[in-house]
Amino acid sequence: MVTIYGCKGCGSTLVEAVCELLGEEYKRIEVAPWESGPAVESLRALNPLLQVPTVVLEDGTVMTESVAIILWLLERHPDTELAPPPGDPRRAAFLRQLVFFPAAIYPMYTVGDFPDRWVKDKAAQKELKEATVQRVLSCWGAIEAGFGQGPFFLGERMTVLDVYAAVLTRWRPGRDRLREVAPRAVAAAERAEAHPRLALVIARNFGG
Ligand SMILES: N[C@@H](CCC(=O)N[C@@H](CS)C(=O)NCC(=O)O)C(=O)O
Repeated sequence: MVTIYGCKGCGSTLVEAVCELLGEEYKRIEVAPWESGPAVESLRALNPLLQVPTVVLEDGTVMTESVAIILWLLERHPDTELAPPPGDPRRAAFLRQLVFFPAAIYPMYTVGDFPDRWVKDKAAQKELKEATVQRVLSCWGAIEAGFGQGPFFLGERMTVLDVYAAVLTRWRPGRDRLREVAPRAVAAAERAEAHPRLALVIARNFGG
């Protein structure tokens, strides 16, 4: 069993969702990194950056970075249809998109959630936060420009890309605004959420 340190609606939702879909057993420890208390101190001991998802494997190995954790989980379930296997013609597109989420989009929240970490002036903080939103919109626009035939990111079958999209499209600036620049990608995210096991995790993390 893996132990997931996470907080409701955070990137840990992604890891919970992939565990659920793969049938991987997991235990969840709720910890909001920006609060104080014993749970945060346990997280700090595992991950000095105080970020979630942080995962502890059965042998005590600590993993951070959502995509590393997802790839590790996929390796444990080589027969899964949640990712095209090595050698599959869709593999390059899969890897490109999988890494794009945490490399291009996720950091906009690392900056925009805590603008006071980066600039002191209040007006500059507001400007910085808005700039991250604009960049998120551009990134989703780029995804849409390269979106294939659908209905999911890689075609007929849902993969972890759709799961990633389901979580990220729930973040700032929200689906209605993202739909304006990336209607097919948002539709794939919403279609993925209809999967009963994913719906369960989404409801637990985002409500309703
Ligand atoms: N690169 C990391 C980013 C993780 C991350 O930024 N998580 C957010 C929550 S969604 C967090 O813990 N933020 C607290 C902080 O950065 O101080 C990943 O892909 O897992």
